[in-house]
Amino acid sequence: MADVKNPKVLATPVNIIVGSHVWVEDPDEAWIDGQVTKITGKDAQIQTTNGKTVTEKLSKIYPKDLEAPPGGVDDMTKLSYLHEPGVLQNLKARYELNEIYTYTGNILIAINPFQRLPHIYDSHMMQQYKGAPFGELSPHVFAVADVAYRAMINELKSNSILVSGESGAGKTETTKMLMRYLAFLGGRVATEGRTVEQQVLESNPVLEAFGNAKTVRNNNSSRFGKFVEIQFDKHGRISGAAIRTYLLERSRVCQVSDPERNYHCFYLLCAAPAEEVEKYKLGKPQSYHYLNQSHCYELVGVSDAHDYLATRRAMDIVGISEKEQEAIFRVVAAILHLGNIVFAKGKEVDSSVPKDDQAKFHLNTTAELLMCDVKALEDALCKRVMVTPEEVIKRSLDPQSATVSRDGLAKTLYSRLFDWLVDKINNSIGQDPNSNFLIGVLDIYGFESFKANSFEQFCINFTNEKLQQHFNQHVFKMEQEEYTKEKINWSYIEFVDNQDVLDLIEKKPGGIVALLDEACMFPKSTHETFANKLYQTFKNHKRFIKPKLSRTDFTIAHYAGDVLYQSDQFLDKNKDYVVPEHQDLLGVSKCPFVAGLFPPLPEETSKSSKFSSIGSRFKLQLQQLMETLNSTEPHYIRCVKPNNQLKPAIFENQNIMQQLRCGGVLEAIRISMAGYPTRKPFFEFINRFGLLCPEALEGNYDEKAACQKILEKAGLEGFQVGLTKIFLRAGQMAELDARRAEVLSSAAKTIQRRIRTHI
Ligand code: AD9
Ligand code: MG
Repeated sequence: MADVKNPKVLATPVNIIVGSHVWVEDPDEAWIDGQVTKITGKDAQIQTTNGKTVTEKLSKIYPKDLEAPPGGVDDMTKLSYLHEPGVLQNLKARYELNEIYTYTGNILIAINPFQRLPHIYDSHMMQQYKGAPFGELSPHVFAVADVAYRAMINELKSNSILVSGESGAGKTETTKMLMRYLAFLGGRVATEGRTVEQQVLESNPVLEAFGNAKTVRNNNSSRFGKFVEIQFDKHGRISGAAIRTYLLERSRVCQVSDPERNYHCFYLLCAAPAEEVEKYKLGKPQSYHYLNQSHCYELVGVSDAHDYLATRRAMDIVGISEKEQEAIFRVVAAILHLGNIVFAKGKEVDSSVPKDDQAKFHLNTTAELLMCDVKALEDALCKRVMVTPEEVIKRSLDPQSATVSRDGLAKTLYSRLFDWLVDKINNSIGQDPNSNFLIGVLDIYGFESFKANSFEQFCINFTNEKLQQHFNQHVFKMEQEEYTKEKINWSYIEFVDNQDVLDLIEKKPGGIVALLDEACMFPKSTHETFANKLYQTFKNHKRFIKPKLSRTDFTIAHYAGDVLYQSDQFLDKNKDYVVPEHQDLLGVSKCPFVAGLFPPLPEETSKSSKFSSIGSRFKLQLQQLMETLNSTEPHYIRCVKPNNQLKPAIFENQNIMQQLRCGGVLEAIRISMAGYPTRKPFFEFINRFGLLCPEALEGNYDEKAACQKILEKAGLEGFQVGLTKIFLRAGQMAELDARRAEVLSSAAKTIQRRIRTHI
């Protein structure tokens, strides 16, 4: 039985002696190399190359491969010593040579270069990767897309490419490259006009203008998740597409922290040609409350004026008409004006009015742009209608509540505008009802753990738990199932299953999402009562922790680490509630576009369930996404952000190690090497290696027994023979190939000799 429980991978080295070159953990460098100077019992003393002398347990140090090629290897599974420091060193050596891509089996690791690398994405490169066997050329996103495309064509099965990583790691850039390559493979050569693939590609700049913003982590951060389904016809040509988006960050519309920015479109519009700026009565970004909460207005190397025109062009291509574009930017301008309507106390108690002439100007302009009645707009912001069984009362709001109402309207308008754009793009590109297969590309936020974590991080991390489970299932369970199916002797490799975290979050009834909905529907709930309910319910849950010193925070032990959540805004953020006054106001706008953003609610929902929950809707969306993904053959790309300065050539060890751990890269390496990475059906194996043991193939031989004989004669150990296939340990295939080459070359020599003697 192979020693799979204790493979050489990430395992404790036993052959370390004085003088050995080793890797040892270091608080700054993650791993540092050094030489063992003394061994006492189970401890070793090491002189490190950064001049320290450290003592460490023998079980925590790893041998350094002195023979490792200086430029690294393109697939981690080719490393002779596969362990954390080896992986890190390999990535570092490659990154220094601008080799940003490395495989781990069939997972692609992509390290953000933070600089445009010449030629690696040009059309010549695309041509090279087209149809090239996987692994033959240097690792690349094109290679992954190519494999997905070929698999789809050959096996008539849908494929998906899952791109993950933390903010700024390069997911969106990678996704765009994948889409470009798929358009290259499945596009029509030199077709005039708007083709489906062109529309698919141009949807990116449109969505980025409205859904991306500068954050401290990324100057072009996507504030929504995205799954693009590219559909193909039976000739392998792109015939349709569908874009699904997830959870746009709404709060950014009216709240921006320094030095971040609001959504790009606001700045683009302020930099539009003069006549448009005048038409919308706009000024500089500095004059708008929704923008000037931060002092950052411009991005280095980006021209908003240029991007405005580029966005308009992209909108043309995806099929948004001139008239619609005008209405879209009118709404964008209206939101800026809306944010400048400042309120002061009115004459009546607890009432409010526009503060001054400026505020009135913005109120009038907002009404003009949204084409609604100005008095009705003021009322919708400053008053609430209360319906009691006896009467209908109009209640005034104080300035603070009116401001909340104003911001609520801005957020609703913006998120509806964004949804409209996505729908429009989908309708315009069109789905192919006859398409049987597709390639899905997922660009979704990675795991987040900040100083303060709220509902958004909760949803994001929930997504990542789901995706991690998918990854686990694929890499681990599929592997094990194959072994079980073939009835080979196999000890299960342990891996951290995260089903318990998922139960904690999404179980119905009783998971956190369900309890949050309950709290939101119960009028007297506060975040304190919600937190208390969580504490009671999950008292004994090993993934849920109540911090000692807090009465409202809670910690979830996620697969990638513990995250402390502040519950105070969970209730508000979970409520997807449009104030009826806002609905009534804009539903009757004279602008059909604006009115269309607020379609009348169906009778029953308008009364009974005004409450709809963002958490539950998101959970449902995730379920649907997982169903789609489960029906496809997945491919994984893990993007890594080498530093937080967003600069080229800085490789931060600790930071990167943490990301590899969170992305499951280390586990994937472990499973692939610990198991049997090479498998071959008996007849294929005999065809290839029968010549190593011709006597096994005499007469009416049994295939299985013949394979066994060939392997034994070759002196291999630890392999397994299944019901229909043989399973080889890492490196054994190479060994067999080398023997085969020897046999073939000596046979060739013999033949030559014979021919010569004959002559
Ligand atoms: V976020 O979660 O949406 O905040 P992403 O999407 O992971 O994040 P993005 O793709 O936007 O990150 O990349 C961030 C920046 O890194 C880009 O704006 C580029 O400046 C830079 N980048 C990323 N990948 C590449 C690349 N392959 N070549 C050159 C790159 N630059
Ligand atoms: Mg992105």
